[in-house]
Amino acid sequence: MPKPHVLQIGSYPDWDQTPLDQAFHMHRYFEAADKLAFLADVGASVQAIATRGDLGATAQMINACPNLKMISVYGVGYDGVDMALCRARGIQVTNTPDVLNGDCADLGVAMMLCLARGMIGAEAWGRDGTWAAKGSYPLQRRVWGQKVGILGMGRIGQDVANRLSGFGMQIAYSARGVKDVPYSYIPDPVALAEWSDFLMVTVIANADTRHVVNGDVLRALGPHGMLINISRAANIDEAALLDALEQRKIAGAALDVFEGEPKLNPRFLALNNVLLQPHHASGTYETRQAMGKLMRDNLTAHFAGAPLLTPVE
Ligand code: 8YV
Repeated sequence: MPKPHVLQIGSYPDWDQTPLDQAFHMHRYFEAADKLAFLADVGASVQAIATRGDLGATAQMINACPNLKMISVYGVGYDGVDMALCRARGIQVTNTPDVLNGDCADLGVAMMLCLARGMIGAEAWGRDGTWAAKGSYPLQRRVWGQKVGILGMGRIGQDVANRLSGFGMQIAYSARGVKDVPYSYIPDPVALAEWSDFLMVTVIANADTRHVVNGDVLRALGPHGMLINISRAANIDEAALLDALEQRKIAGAALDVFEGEPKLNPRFLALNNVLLQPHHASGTYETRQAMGKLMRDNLTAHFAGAPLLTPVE
């Protein structure tokens, strides 16, 4: 039987690439020097797209593939996929939810601890001889027992809250509605920020949540407040955040996602009150293997005419 044709937007680890190549005819968009010519060449043959959460699938890619029926995303976030176009064309979209919750929560908590306790600076203090020359490291901020506001009490937000309960933190959250969780519901993000010592953003990115963390939220978080973002850059007004960090209107930010990533706004690099991470919240062997399997299983189910495992809506 001929192999189904799949447009592959970005690279995958070998443990995914090998089985993908065995089962499908993979057209590697990311390796093409001339992307437009490549799409014009292979577009008509493409039946499905395999992409990543950080890459998505644009209208240009989708429009180049008139026979496209399905998009399989390696990642929980599908904000990079042109969903309006997929709905209009009846293209089904799958993602990889749940398998990455624990890792994303782990990294969010680690980022919060690392920022609050100044661990990057502390590492340098020990290594470069400052400890011996100047003595003890400057005092830092306590985490346990403090107030954490979680913006978005979805699957990842709940895993973060479970972990932080163990730290004796007071926990409140904003979401579209009250959830069945034992934490205080503060629907307005400004009010949540005002209440919080730490504001952890785990909310899904869509048109409704764009720049949900704006200047007002940052002002409410205040000069002792710290922001942690493990969701999407679009959830934060990055220009307002940079102003707030530069002017010390908030105490600090720990960020795993950035506008225009993997390039960072150079203003971030000049700051000493930020912890910058290269979008790797799901980046463990265990989770990436589970994500890859789910992404491949969705493709397999589609071509077998079986129900998709994790359709997005
Ligand atoms: C990316 C992510 O998929 O799950 C998401 O939404 O953003 C990540 O897990 C990751 O960068 C894979 O390349």
